[in-house]
Amino acid sequence: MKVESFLPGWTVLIAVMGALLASQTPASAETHYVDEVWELEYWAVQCNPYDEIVIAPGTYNMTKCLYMQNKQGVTVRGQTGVASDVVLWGGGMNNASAIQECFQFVSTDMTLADLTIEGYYNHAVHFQPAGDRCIVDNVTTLNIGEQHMKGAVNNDDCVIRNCKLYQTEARVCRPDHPVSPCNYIGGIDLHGARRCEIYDNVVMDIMGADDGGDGGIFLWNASQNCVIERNVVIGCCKGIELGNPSDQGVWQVQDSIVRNNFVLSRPNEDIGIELCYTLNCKVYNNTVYRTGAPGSQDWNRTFHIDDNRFHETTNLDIQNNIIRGGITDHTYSGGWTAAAVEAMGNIVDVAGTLVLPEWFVDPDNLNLHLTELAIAAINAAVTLADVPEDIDRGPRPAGDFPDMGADEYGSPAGDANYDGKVDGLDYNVWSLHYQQAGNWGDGNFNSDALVDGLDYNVWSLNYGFGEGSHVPEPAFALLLTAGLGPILRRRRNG
Ligand SMILES: [Ca+2]
Ligand SMILES: [Ca+2]
Ligand SMILES: [Ca+2]
Ligand SMILES: [Ca+2]
Repeated sequence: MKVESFLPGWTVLIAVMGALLASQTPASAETHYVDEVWELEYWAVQCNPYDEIVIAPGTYNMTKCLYMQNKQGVTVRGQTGVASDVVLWGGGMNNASAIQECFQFVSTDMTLADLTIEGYYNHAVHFQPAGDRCIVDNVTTLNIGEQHMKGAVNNDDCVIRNCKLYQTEARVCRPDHPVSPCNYIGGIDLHGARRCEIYDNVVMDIMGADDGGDGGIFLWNASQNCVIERNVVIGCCKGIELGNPSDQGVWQVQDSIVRNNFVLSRPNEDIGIELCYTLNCKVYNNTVYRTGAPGSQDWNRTFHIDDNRFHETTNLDIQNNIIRGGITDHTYSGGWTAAAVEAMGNIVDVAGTLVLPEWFVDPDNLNLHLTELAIAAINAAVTLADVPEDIDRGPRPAGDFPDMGADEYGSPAGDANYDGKVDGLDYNVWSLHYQQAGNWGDGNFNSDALVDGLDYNVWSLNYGFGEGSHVPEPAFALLLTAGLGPILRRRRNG
């Protein structure tokens, strides 16, 4: 009897809950096509949950922040899918009367895609505490005065992918800013991020007025279970930061992984990878390359590990990385010498005589894929279950064993131009060098003496790899298509 009387009650409850859930996903979601500033600003406020705002190509001189509250499930995107076709202009990164922020996510399940946000005084994208499960995909942020993408606190399950964050304009000091007037700037900066994924992004040249700043990718203040992978971070004050050296009284990052990233730092650029107050974190198969000579400024800060006796670095696992530069150990108990990190299964080139430019395809142009000359790195790593792919999403291992660093040499097979796809462009490379001597980048895929039919076979067997919309574009391919290398050099020279 008890069971009989009990069941109908639950049946009613389930029916009511089902109706409630259904009401949250209206069939009447609308698409708003906008091609004027006022329309975009109007619909950002007036649209209903699950609506879509589609922005026509053009440059939009924005007049206000898009504060998107009660907008669960809303998508805002550029119409063409090409980020540079839609530019939202805020008035200038150094212009105190410019708009402070472009988008504030104050709702769950929002998507922002396929546009450029340029010249805002503080942030391009700001995840407020309600901004869980949001996606930022194929968004370019250019010349943003503080953090390009900022998480307020405890943003859960967010995804930032295929984005380009960079700076071509020099940051000017803000004397009235209470903290760090010259260097309060960074790329992706999330406090208390949980289960967030940051992948296939390019973060470049984000630097304060006084050669300082926060990480290109920075998780801190009780972040947990996050993944940072396949990003290219170059020319930032700090490359990838787990935790802030300033004690927050918590584990700053726990149960998170940093894998298959390229990080390049020049002598005036402080840190490649920083690990502060971490618990159960993994740093696998990254290429962290310091240019310049040993002893140059910041050489020994290529890696920085820090903690205190209340939150001592615990279960930090560093393996299969290529590190050109030294390690600074500020931990309470010590033990993170370069020799110790090398013994954990990494290449740590403190002398600067092993990891040389010729190990990489074109480090000056930000291409840290391995060449056939990286003998000490190729097939020198151990197999890790957490790293089944490389930065190109090529399978690991290729050959008998995995390689050190973010790139697996020769993977994906047939990808002569390192864009993570095996297609007609690679065929063109192969055919241009047919019957000539050459290396991988010339279409010699089987490491013998000649570019010939055997290499064609390798290419044709893997033809189509990396195609399809479900496969994100590797960060390095973004770099190729965006032509960002020349921009970087202009600012450095200018
Ligand atoms: Ca290998
Ligand atoms: Ca590869
Ligand atoms: Ca290719
Ligand atoms: Ca060959």
